[in-house]
Amino acid sequence: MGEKTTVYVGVGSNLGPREKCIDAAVTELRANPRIRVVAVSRVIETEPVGGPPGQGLYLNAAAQIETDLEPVALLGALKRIERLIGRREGPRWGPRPIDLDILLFGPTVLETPELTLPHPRLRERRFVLKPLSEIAPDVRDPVTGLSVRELLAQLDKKA
Ligand code: A4P
Ligand code: MG
Repeated sequence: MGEKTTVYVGVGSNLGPREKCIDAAVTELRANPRIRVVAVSRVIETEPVGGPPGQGLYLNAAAQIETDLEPVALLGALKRIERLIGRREGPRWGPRPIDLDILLFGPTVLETPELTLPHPRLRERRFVLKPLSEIAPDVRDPVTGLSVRELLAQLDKKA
């Protein structure tokens, strides 16, 4: 691998064999020669946020990876894994066997139609921050300068 970046990926599933889907996604990440999986958080069960009513509970987790892929190429690799695990087009925020989001891509701040970094809803989502705080409490959001632990504390204060 060339120049490597530490990246955090959010993993979610609320359809089908959720735990198996998450395991399969991690296995596929490991199978990519351009990706090294450094750490994976525990899996937590969470209430669905947004989307159509009546969806099932989610399982959520976060992974730390290292990669020499550019952000857009990594997004392509994640979308390929989503398709492989059986995600089909559906409503935004609707049920899905697997959702892989790029939460943080090193210190990169990017805003294009296809990719926003850090993930635009990172700061307001407990189902993202909680697993992330387990593997990366001191990593900082390059936009606010706050650590993951601080972002989570901020959210707890608001609740
Ligand atoms: N995109 C832009 N930035 C990014 C990024 N940083 N990482 C674009 C990944 N994708 C990014 O995403 C739609 C498009 O966003 C992508 O094609 C990419 O070009 P998607 O995954 O195809 O669709 P989505 O997931 O339905 O929409 P979105 O906006 O990603 O939704 P979120 O924010 O991922 O929310 N509740 C619980 N409890 N747990 C969950 O995991 N997830 C969602 C989805 C809603 N509610 C949830 C959960
Ligand atoms: Mg998504």
